[in-house]
Amino acid sequence: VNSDILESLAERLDRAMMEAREIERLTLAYPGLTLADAYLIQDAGIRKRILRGEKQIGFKMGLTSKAKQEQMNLRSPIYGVLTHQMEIQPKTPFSLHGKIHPKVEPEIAFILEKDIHGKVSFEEALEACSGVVPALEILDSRFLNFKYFSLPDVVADNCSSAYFLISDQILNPKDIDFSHLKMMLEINGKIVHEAYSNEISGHPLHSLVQLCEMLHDRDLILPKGSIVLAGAATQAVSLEEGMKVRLLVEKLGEVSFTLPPASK
Ligand code: OOG
Ligand code: MG
Repeated sequence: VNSDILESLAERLDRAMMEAREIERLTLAYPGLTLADAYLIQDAGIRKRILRGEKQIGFKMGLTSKAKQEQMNLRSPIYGVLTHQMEIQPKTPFSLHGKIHPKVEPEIAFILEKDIHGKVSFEEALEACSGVVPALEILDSRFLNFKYFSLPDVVADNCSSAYFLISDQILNPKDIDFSHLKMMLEINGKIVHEAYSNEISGHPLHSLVQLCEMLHDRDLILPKGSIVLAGAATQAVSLEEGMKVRLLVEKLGEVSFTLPPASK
């Protein structure tokens, strides 16, 4: 697919996001769209956001657990870009206004204190991390009914990313064994999904190793200061007005937000 078309598809997705409007998946009109094309569309979409003043602050890995792969019926890990505008700050009100069909999912995030160039071992990845935290990701696919059926569609759509928040209690990953921690997603005080951290890529740090590989394959690096979401441990849950969402991760702590009630 030629570069003018890739640019126009990025434009289409960007507008859908800005106008909170669902669109047909791209592979319906362009069945030949490759994964490489999709990352170029994602790049073009991020460029638009940067031109509007957003800053790139990290990456998200997606489809790193069996639960997510089964929910979305896709089998391969993918990555997207996080900008500062996607980060929900603890005190800033957050509502469903301007979202299409948002869902929330439980994750673990890392904070990088060193650049990572190229492929790294598990130990090198750990060495480059200064923080590990519970995180919630809010997805909002721009595609009709949150359905896309193919990796190129979801990658082009920056892997459905919309918002995320991380706990303000940041622990040093070198001090804790976070390979097998219980993660509980609570909605309105009730646990709706539970999983162990090893369900994320076998070990959440493997998501980081894998991200470095994927970036390296595209001649990119993982810059220091980046926040990296390792991918959800369980299925995502649709958000509704008034919901209180909390993730508890054994040893790591918790992160939560509450949506305003429906206005009458
Ligand atoms: C794709 C993004 C997947 C994760 O954590 O697995 C993802 C989607 O579910 O629409 O963010
Ligand atoms: Mg996610």
